[in-house]
Amino acid sequence: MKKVAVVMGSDSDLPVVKKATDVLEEFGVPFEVRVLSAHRTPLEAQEFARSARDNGFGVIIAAAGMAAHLAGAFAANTTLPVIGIPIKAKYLDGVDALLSTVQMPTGMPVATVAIDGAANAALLSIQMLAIYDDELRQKYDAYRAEATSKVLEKDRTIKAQFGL
Ligand code: RP5
Repeated sequence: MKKVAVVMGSDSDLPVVKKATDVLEEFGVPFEVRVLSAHRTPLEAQEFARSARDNGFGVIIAAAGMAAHLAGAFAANTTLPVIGIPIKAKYLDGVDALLSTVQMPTGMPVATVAIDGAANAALLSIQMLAIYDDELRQKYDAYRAEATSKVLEKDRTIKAQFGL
C-alpha cells in the first residue's frame, strides 16, 4: 500500500495533527510524519515533495497555521494529491490559514479540509488510497456504516427522552 505523508509546519501543530495520525493508525495505513516549513525550510520542503512519489507516498497531508503555504508549496512540486489542514494558531481563529490554504490558483489544486480538520484529512487520504485497494475500501465502508449506526442510536435515545 502507498504511504501517507503527514507533514506539519511546526511541532506546535502536533496536537491537531495527532488526530490524523490516530485515524491512519486505526485503519492500519502506513504513514510518515515530518516537520517541514514552506518558509523556514523551503528547500527541504521542495525536495520532500519532488521525491515523495519515488519514496512510496500516495497522498500528502500538509498542516500549517498563519500564512499557511505548506500545502500549496507541495502542490507546486508534486502531482500527488495534496490535502491541506489549516491550523488555528494564535491569531484570527485560523481564518488566516484557511484562506492561505484554500485559495489556490487554477491548475494547482489543494483539497482543503476544515480549520483543524485533521481527522477528515486522514479519512480523505484513506478514501483516495481505497480507490484501488479493496481491503481498505471494505474497512472504510464498515467505518461509515458504524458511524451511521451511532447517529441512529443517538436519534432513538433523544426521541425516547421526549417520549417519542
Ligand atoms: C506555521 O506557523 C506553523 O504551521 C504553525 O501553525 C505556526 C506557528 O509556528 P510556531 O511559531 O509555533 O513554530 O508555520
